[in-house]
Amino acid sequence: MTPDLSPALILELVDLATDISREAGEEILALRSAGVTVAGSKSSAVDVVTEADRSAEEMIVAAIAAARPGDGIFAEEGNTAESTTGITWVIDPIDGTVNYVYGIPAFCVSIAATVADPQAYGDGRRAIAAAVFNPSTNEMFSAAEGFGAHLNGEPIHPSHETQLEQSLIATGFGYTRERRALQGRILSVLIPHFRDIRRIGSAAYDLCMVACGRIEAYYEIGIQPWDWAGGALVATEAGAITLGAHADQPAGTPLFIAGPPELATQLQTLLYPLTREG
Ligand code: LIP
Repeated sequence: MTPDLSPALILELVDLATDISREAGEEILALRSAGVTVAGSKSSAVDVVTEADRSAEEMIVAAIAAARPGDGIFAEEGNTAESTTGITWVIDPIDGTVNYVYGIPAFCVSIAATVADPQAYGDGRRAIAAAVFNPSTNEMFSAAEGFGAHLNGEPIHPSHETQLEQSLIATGFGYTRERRALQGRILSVLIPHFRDIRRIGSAAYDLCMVACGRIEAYYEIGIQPWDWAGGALVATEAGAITLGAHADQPAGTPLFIAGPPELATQLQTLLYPLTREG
């Protein structure tokens, strides 16, 4: 089902995403001050999930269901629901979970209202409204399709830099030894082409940093739809573009690139020979 994407609906969705992400962010911050409980691990012993991840996801899912019964859910910690409205919420209750565990103030609640769009991203969905909230810094990144991107209500735009050698590039690494070895090999080839790199530890926050120009561009191998859904809309509504490994592949899990057009295409050119078997 394709919903009627009126401006009124899109603005309703971004307000809901903003309100719920703020409430969830304040909750996880309060839980952190009470002490972090690691509840388990996923793809490896260092891919942890905390009780806060799980409780925040339950809170977010319940709030969305109360406000918009019939919308779908696709959340990192396992909540899923089919959509009867054409809208599916893609949720990362804590993006940057390891930062959360260590008390590094770079973790976000990412909530995105998405619609089916096979051309947009690797998961065949496209966000039309999103909020990415960093409760440690009280930074609310929000975006609504066609209405631009904002940080705490102020419009944001990517860097105007066009030279990779002058650019600060963000990336990230996976939770398995094999993937980190591949990512380290790729980075060793790329890093001489950059001003410097930053490994912040949250894809959603990386994408928002691109959106507001704190980072020139971002790439990462292996992120998931809940990692990118909200931040990608913030980045593109701010004026950045997203790319995959080559012209026929949208940004997604094998490879996600975001940045101003000149830098994103230069990154894609450099990454292609290094990742085409990846
Ligand atoms: C994180 C991503 C980050 C990646 C980390 C991790 P999580 O998500 O946002 O980009 O480098 O390894 O996957 O696990 O904190 O939700």
